[in-house]
Amino acid sequence: MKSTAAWWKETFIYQIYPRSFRDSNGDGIGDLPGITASLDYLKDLGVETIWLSPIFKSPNDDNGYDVADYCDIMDDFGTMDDFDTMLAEMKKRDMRVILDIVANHSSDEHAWFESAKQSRDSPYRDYYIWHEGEPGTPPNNWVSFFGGSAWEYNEATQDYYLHLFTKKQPDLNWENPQLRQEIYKAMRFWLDKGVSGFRFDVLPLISKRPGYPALKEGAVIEPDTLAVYANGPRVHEFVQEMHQEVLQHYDCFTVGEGIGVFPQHARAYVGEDRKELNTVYYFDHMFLDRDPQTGAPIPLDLKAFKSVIQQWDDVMKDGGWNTFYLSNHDQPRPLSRYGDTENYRDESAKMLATLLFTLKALPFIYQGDEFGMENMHFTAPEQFDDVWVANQYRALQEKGGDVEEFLRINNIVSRDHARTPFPWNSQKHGGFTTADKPWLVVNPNFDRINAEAIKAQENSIWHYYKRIMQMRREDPVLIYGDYQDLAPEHSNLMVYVRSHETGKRLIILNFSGEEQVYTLPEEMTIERLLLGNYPDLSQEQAQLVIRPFEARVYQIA
Ligand code: TEU
Ligand code: CA
Repeated sequence: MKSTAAWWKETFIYQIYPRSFRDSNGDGIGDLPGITASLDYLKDLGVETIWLSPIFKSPNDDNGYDVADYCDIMDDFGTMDDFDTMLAEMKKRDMRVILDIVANHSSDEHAWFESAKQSRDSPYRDYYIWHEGEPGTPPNNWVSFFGGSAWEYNEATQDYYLHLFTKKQPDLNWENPQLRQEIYKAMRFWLDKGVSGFRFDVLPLISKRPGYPALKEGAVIEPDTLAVYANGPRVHEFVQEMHQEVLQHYDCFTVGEGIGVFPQHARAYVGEDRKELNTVYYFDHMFLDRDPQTGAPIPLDLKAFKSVIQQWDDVMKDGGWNTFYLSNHDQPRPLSRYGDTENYRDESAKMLATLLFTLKALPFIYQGDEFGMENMHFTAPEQFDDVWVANQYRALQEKGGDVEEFLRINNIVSRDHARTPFPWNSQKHGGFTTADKPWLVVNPNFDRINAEAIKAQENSIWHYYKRIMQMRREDPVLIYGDYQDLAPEHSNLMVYVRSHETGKRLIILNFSGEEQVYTLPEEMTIERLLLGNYPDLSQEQAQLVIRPFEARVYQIA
């Protein structure tokens, strides 16, 4: 099926985590005026479309992913006036913004829940999910993504409520039509203001399986738990209703966070004929280098990585559009994860950028990756902020366990690596804040790795990002061209072709610190090198020697 053109296919998404982007008033927390003050920086980089992690009123148990009012701004981030100013300044620069709707659950401090938890007769009672049960014996063995039982006993009503995330994030009951209308109303509120769409947090979880079937003994998140929690029986009905009630009336873009969405589920969400979402983003590649039992890091198998990309390309051939990301606010820094920060910092960061912007998929780039931010080295459990890490640490203290091992693992996998504040320059706290203490420590390498310093270096990672993003925007082959993997069995190289009626590109990426040799297919002719991450652009012959973490984009015939 030939893909139809759309503005959102021709752009890319730059994700901002507002708490960590720029603090304008010296309280140590990033905010909306901080974003407004940074728009020229983003414009200069070439950013057109911004996704903001949640900015709604929230007690911040999970940094805004616990919403207390869907139509108001978080106090830490500013006021509605600040939002309006930010939006107006974005429009002036032809930029769009998409907001993060967290509607699988609310905060327990949302007025709905505050009422619902008080009495079984509350008008909002049915906005949440309740279950009979004796104190100390939860209704079933469902676990929260962040540890412990997914059920919490509520004294006042003497029953349990469901929370798939923290107990301060009670799950909303999408079976209730009034609740659904409340969410649609909030979406219209923001669209009418002029936002250009939404990222939907954990969308596949909104429809619960009737009877809450128990998890099997020893269930791991991927695949067992997700098979029970995600893609419930009414999810498509709900999303179609949302489309009908809200989305179809606006020129907006949607992406569902596709937790539990595997290739076989994807088309139902994003098929052009489905009238649901434009895109989802998947987790398959994020699971590859994690032990399913423990979540501990394991080496990445590049063949498996390519196979994930292939499977997702295959399912979208039939009318749908892919996305791709290497990081977001829930993942460690891609350069630390897939690159080599010690020996090939520059090369590996640029190689990863090349991957992100040359696949047949809408790219999502996360703040700070454009100048190669790296993981933080945490030296004590207390330095982490993430509620998930805190829960793990509490469990570790209760049960006893190896703190060193806990630190080692979280120094690789923790979500806080993405959340350390954005270093703008080499001033105190990287110029992120004038406060004595930012809400989360700035990576101490900020004197070296900050936006201003890297931007000032010729041919730096920052400039490579800018260049490849522009290259993608202007090249229909890179946007719309078909994807073909030429070396699925190679353990260290990715080699693929993008072909379109307007031309062909060959992309070669070395994921290793060793030279690799690649022999071009006989029928292929290299016309010219469009982009590469090594200064001396080497030989163009049948046998190519691909240097450590080298990336090349060729025009071919
Ligand atoms: O994340 C959903 C989710 O499943 C994550 O917890 C994921 O499993 C984890 O980060 C490892 O990849 C979304 C948001 O992106 C996250 O920030 C929220 O904490 C979560 O939902 C609850 O709203
Ligand atoms: Ca602030």
